[in-house]
Amino acid sequence: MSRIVTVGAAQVGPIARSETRAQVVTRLIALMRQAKAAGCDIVVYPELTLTTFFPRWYMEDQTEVDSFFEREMPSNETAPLFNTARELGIGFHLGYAELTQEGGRARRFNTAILVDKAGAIVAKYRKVHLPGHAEHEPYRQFQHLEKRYFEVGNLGFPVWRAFGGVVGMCICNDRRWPETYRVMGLQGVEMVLLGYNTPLHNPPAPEHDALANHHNTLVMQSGAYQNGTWVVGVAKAGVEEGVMQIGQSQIIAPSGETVAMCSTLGDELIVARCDLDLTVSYKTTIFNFAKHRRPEAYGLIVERTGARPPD
Ligand code: CDT
Repeated sequence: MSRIVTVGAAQVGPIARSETRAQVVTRLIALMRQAKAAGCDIVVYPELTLTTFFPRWYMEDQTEVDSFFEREMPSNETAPLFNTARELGIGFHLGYAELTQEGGRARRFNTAILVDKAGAIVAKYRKVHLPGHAEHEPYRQFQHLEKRYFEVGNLGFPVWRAFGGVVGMCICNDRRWPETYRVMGLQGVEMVLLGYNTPLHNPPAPEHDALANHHNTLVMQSGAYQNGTWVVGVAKAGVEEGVMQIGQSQIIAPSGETVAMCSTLGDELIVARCDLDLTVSYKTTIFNFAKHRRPEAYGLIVERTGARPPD
């Protein structure tokens, strides 16, 4: 059996702070048209696709911060993306900064949506693992203020029936955490879509810098294999406002093998024909959770240790 979803991973090169939403959307539509020409069912864009990666700057003026957020989706500026998707009959995944009113107050999330081939939003995810810090840290060459500008996502890690399979989403730093994949794996996920903005330099741990690409591949391949799922990881790459961000956007099979990878740090589309039925032999043998997982034993370990390192 085979259930093919042809996926385009649309890596996006640097976006300048001065670049408008309209300019970015024009770039995204060009990638979408390439994806359609390559036979894609869905095109996957990065985290916070519509602007430069603004958490690198410390800002006290909330109006300035909010200029990077979307108050509606689609908006006048993003409608052409939805219209083109509908016209071409192609789905997409898009990351953006979401400003919404919930519980009578303004709330801000690092969000991703899944849009079907008719241009309708069918799923939404809000980033759970927010990296970085909340206050200005002068020692850094650039900031990483996601903990200042966003709340922790409040939607969990659901999965959805879409594109003929079971699809889940996560965002950037989420990909480093096994829980992310496992929570979706326990729900039978067959394809995880995710975008990232990963600076090559990590100021608190510069000794990791030379391993940035290795760690990127390592975590996504592990998540794929250990949960028998496809993983599509898409970067905003290249030197953006003086900060180098890694590329190596890639499409990873349930075997853990990368089947396509970007080779530039700019706007670049890679395509893979992903057979969702390749998940089956992993989910029914080595990672048959019902048969082989031992949550009762994990519970004992947590109880005994308090899930802390021993003294
Ligand atoms: N955007 C995002 O979550 N970036 C983080 C940077 C962590 S510092 C290396 C990431 O995990 O890629």
